[in-house]
Parts: sequence; structure tokens; C-alpha cells
Amino acid sequence: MGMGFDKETFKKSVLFNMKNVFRRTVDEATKEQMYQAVAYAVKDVIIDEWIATHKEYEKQDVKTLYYLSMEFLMGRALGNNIINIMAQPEVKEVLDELGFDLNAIEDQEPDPALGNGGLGRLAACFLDSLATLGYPAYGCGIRYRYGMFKQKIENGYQLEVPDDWLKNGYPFEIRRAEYATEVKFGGYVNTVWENGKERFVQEGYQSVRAVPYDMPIVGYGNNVVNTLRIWDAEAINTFSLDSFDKGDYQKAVEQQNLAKTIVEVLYPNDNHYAGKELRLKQQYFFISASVQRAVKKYMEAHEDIHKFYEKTVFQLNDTHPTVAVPELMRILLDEYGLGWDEAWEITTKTCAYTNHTIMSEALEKWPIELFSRLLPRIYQIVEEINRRFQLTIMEMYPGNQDKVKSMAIIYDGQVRMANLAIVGGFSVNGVARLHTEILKNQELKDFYQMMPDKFNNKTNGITQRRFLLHGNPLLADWVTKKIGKDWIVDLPHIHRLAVYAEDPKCQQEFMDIKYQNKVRLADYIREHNGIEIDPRSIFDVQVKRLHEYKRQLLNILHVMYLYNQLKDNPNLEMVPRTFIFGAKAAAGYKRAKLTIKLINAVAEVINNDRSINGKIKVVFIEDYKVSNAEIIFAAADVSEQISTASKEASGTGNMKFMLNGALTLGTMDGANVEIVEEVGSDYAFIFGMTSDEVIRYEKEGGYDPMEIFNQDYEIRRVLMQLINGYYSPEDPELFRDIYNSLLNTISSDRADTYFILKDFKSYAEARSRIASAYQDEAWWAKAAILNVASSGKFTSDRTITEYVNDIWHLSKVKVELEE
Ligand code: CGF
Repeated sequence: MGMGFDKETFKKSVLFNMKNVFRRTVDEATKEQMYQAVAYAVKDVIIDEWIATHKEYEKQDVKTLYYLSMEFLMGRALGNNIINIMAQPEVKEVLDELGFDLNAIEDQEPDPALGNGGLGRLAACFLDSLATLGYPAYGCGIRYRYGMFKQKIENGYQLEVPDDWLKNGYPFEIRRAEYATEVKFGGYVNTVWENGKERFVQEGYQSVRAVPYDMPIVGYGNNVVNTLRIWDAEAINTFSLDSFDKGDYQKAVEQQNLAKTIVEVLYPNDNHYAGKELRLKQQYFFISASVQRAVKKYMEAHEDIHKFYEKTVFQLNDTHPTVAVPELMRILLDEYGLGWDEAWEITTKTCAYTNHTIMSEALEKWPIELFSRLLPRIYQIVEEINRRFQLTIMEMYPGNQDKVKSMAIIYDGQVRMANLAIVGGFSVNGVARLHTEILKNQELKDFYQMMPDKFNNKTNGITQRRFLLHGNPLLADWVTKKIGKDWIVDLPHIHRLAVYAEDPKCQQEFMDIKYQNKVRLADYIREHNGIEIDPRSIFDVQVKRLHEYKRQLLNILHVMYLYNQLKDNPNLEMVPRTFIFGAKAAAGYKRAKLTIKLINAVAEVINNDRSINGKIKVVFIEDYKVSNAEIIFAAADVSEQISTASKEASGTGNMKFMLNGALTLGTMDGANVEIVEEVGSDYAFIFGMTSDEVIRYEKEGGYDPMEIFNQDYEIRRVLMQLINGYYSPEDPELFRDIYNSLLNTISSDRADTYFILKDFKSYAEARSRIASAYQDEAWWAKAAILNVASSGKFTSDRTITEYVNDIWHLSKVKVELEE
């Protein structure tokens, strides 16, 4: 039982909240009302720990991490919080007594989806680990009114529906009006002379009031509660007759609109930068508010701003928060009157940057015109940073214009945010070993040569508390029965499971659990998609954002290929297989959306073909999100991690599958490399080109997919089915663009940019190895158990410990509750 958790008090609190919030008794309550009442009651428990944690932080004058991120893909909080206060059995009992089922109540919570995919979910896992390990940290982000869209599939097409997650209020958040602050946009910079010194003042600007909402981040069983602080925007001027009189009416309306639009919606792009003005406004909005607040908080307890970095560290999650560098400079120069060198020293000792991708379309570059118009003072500072940095380059590499070209912060009419982040901080890290090596040797080679000490690797991780303890209770209980519960806070202990891998009884137990989880997913799919699937078939799963480099297309083309084999030979012996997809495509990403249609079109034909006796089925799970992900990982046999080598920086889904005992079918990309290293290559299915090969081909301008098309009948047949109406009789041309992308150069895109046809045979061969391996149930069970047992490295607790030791240098804090 959780320390200080009293079941009867909790029950009273639920009843009290039910009455106070809804004026209802439990018998009259809906499930949604019950969810709210329980959530408020849980918050009541958390609040004391939250207050105690912050008291302790103040008392010890701790160094604090600010994890600055445009995205936090938190997923539902209620279940996770109950687990982390260690009160799950008691809460379940209370709800049973009140006539409600805890799972059904948890299902009422909207998924707070303030993120797109890996990057935002990583931030959420990091917050969980920071609190569990007892490190002082804030997550700082935006309180988007609409998070990631809800996906509906209609007639096989993706439709985007707004995600109104705040519709019924969100019980866990607290509005902190006392920390509101002003953020200014536009206008011009005036220079005034004060006491013989030049001072820069922004004038004629528009501004908004940034108001923070705090959400508790509960550590596991340790009384530590950190804070996710997300900023809302409010208008500074509200309408008043006054404004009419002063002729400020127009300005008042504009500020009202500015506030509303800034936080309206999360850009639904992953690994792709859209370059919209509003996006830059969002970035500066939450960064300015967070940095201003961090400085104020520091100055409330200290006198000397020069030592700011001793108590504060800013981690920039990708380039999105990079304006933190010039914003901190601005505050130090303009508000605290520091000289450039002092301000620069503080800033570069405070900021650190994580790179998440080498995809060139994700690199943020802002046109000077836009940047300087929106952020005139910040632009001046960036110009000065750039001027000084270019001097340093020229000193180190006299006359070498190539170095300036690759490293300058302002170049070709653009402000290059990655370069600013690298120059303005003390650390640059990649998110898996291979990725960091590619950064050092390819993408950021010049920077690495110039400042090698800044570069380091931090292989991503995931929290086992959400993705095993909460998401897969059957397996979690089994693991605990076998090896005790140390793994919950120390995942490498899970290695003790390895001794059971060859024990037939344990194998049977493990497979029974997997089967029950497959039944749970089959039920979910029946309920949500209306498709019947067989839990005895292999569940072969690819769930992640839809992107060409992730190659969902390779997967579905191979399914088409298998189907052809079955049609040619209906008696073909084949282990029944269910190919499960889940993916959201960015709303404007046409080819990705067409790929979703293709998957659904193939599903439609195959699932309705009785002649193949259900040997293959294809399912596209609508609205893939954190809450159904937990169910999906638990049920998977095969984890599809098939990106073009070198393109997936790390991946984190791959780790969640492994933790739940799925076997990886993957390329040697991102963290797959380290997964294979941990579990051993006998227990993973690896195929395809290596990253070196891909990079070499890319340098040489690609390869000729036509050769494969001409030589391989099976592949040609599959491709022809894209354009002969086999899967789209009503519109045979429907998939022409996909066909073209594989065979033709389209504007600057090479034919088959992502080497799908080049890797096809090797993928097909790996998949047939899987099908044979699955027939040996004892081997499969052993391999699956060994995957679970080898997943210890991939806990985000390890990742956070490495960040702390190498970059952040925080101290652990113990929080004792007063009785
Ligand atoms: O970040 C990603 C993900 N798509 O959000 N990148 N971004 N941007 C990478 O593509 C993943 O490979 C990585 O695991 C993730 C978190 O670092």
C-alpha cells in the first residue's frame, strides 16, 4: 500500500468531490463524472507531496532542470498516477465497492495528446524518470487548446477531427495566475542612452499574457512530485470602452486574436518543419515565458545573476526551443544590464541541445524577414552571435569559406536554428549510438571537428512503469512473481528472467499471457474497427507515425506479395498472420495519406477473400495513441522496425515492443542496433542495407529501381497491382503516385528514395524466417522471454541518469512527508 494512503479517507474524498463538483451522489453518477471525482480525489493525495517536494527543493537550494519542449505526449494520467502513488489495489477496491470498474473509469480520460510521436513521448517518459529518480525538474511547454488530431478512417481515408481534450476540464491541472508574464512580438527596437550606456527597448509591439498551468508529475513510490508547466495565452487588453476612446480598438482586437491563435493547435508534423509564422510565434511564446520565469525564480533566492547556470540548466528538445539562447541573452543584457561576454558565458553554460533527426526536411530555418519582423530584438542578438561566431571560424580556419557556409548561423537569407543551438550551448547529443556517430561524421562533421567536446550520445529510453506495469499487468505480475519487483525502479534487474527462458513451464506461462493480451487486443479491434482477428495467428505489428522513411509501404507491398502467393496456390501451408498497422499521417502529407488508403484497400480485399481461409488478415487500427498503444505493445509477437538504415534517429516504439516480449524485425537503424546487441542477433530478425551502404548510394545519386522491376516478376506484379485497379477497381489510377515514387525521379526526389525495392527481397526472406520460427513454440517463447530479459538498458531511468551525470549535474532529493 502507498505510504500515507488511507482507503477510507480516499473513498470519502471521492464522494465529497462527486457532491461538490457535480451535485450528485454516486448512484446517479455517470462514468465520466466518476472519472472526474476519482481524479480530483487522487489529486488531493498528490497535492501534499507536490507541496512537500517544492519545499524541499527550496530548502536545499537545488539545481533545477528545465526540459524545454514544444511537445509532451503524456497519455492518460489517472492510471499512471494511481500506480505511482502505489495505491492501485486500494483504489480498485474503493471503486468496486462503489460499483465501478477501474479500467472503465480510466477509459473516460481523454488522452492529453500534446505531441506528435517519438519526440513528445520521449519528453513524457523523461519526466516520469526524473520524478522517480528524485531529480528537480520542470517540463515547460504549451497548453494547446487542440492537441494531436483524432484520426477517423472513412472509406479507407484518414480524416482529421479536432481533439477537444479540455472540453470537460482537466482535473489534474492548476492555473497559476501568479506566475503570469508578458511576451512581446513585433514592433521595433529603440536605442536609448542611460547613464552613458546604450539600452535597447522594444516599442510598438503586440503582446500576450502567458499564464501557466501546472500538472503534477508523480514519482514512483518516493513522494516526489515534479511539475509539467504548460503555458496558455491570454489577451492583455480586454475590450473596454476606454479602448474605443483611445482609438486602440484595433489593437485590442488584434491582441485578443493573437492570444487565441498562438495556443490554438499543435502542428501535426513529425520530422518535418512547415515554416509557418505562427509556429515561430508559438516557439517564442513558451520559451520567453519559461525563461523569464526561470530567471525570476532564481533571483527570488539568489543575488548574483552571474551564477545562474550553477542552479539552472535548459535542455532544448530539438531545435524548436532554440530561441531560448537569444532570449536568455536578451534578459541578461537588457534587463540585468550585463555586458556581452558575461551574458554569453552564462547562456552557453546553461543551454544544451538534443538533436533528434538527420532528415533535412526537419531542419528549422527561418527567413530573416520573418524572424526579424516578429522578434526584432532577438534577431539583433542572433546577428551579433553570428558575427562573433564567424570571426571564430575565420580565426580557426583562415580563408575557408566552406566552413562558414556550413556553420554560419545566418546564411542565405535564413536563420539556421540547429547551428544556433550548437553554438549557444555546452552540449550536443544524439539519441542513439549510430545516430550520434552519423551526426559526428556526416551531418554535423564541421561542428564536431571544431568543438568535439560538446558532442555526446544519449540513447533514448522508455518508462517501464507505463509500458509494462500499467500497460501489461499480466506480464508485470508474472515478472514480479519470478524475480521480485526491483525491475520497477531498476529495469536491468529484469535480466534475472533469463534463467527461465528455457524452462518449459515458464515458456507456457509466458505464452498464455501473450495469448490473453492478444485476446484483449482482438476485442479492442472488434469493438473499434469491426474486424475479427484470430488471436492464435502471428500478430505482426507496425505502429508509429506514417512517414516514407519508416516504410509502411514496404510492409504492405510485402503483404500484397504474400497474398499473390496464396492466390496462386490456395493450399499453401502458411502460419496464419495478422498484419496490424496504426499510424497518423500529417494532415498535409499527401503520399502518407495515400499509403493509409492503400493499406485499407488491401485490407478490404484480403479480409473479404474467403478463398484464403483467413491465413492473412490486415488491420489498420484507427486513431493510434498512447492509450491504445499500451494494449497493442502487450499483444505483439513481431515488432516492425523497418526504416531505411540511417534515417530513424533512435525509435522508442522498438523498445516498448521488446519490453513486452515481441521479436524485432528490423534494419540496422537507430536503437535497433543496440537492441540486437543486447538480446543477441539470434533473437531478432535483421535485414536490409546498412546505414553505410545507404549513405554511399545517396552520395552516388541513388540506384536504379527499374533493374529490380524488370528482373523480378513477383515485385513487378505487386507494383502493377498499384495501377491496374486490383485494389481500387473504382479508380485504377488511385495509387499511381506511389507507383511513380518507386520507379521515377520526381522533381528532386530520386526514384525509390527510401530503397524499398532494394530491400524488398531481404525483407521477404526475413519474414519467412519469422513464419518458420513461430512454428517452434518453445523456441519462440524462449526468444520472447530473452527479449524481455534483455530490455534493461532501454529504461528512460538509465537515459536520465546519463543526462544527469554528463550534462545536467543535478542532485537527488529525498522527500519525507510530515505525518
Ligand atoms: O524523435 C524522432 C521522432 N520522430 O519524433 N524525431 N524527431 N524529430 C525520431 O525520428 C525518432 O527516431 C526518435 O526516437 C524520437 C525521439 O528521440
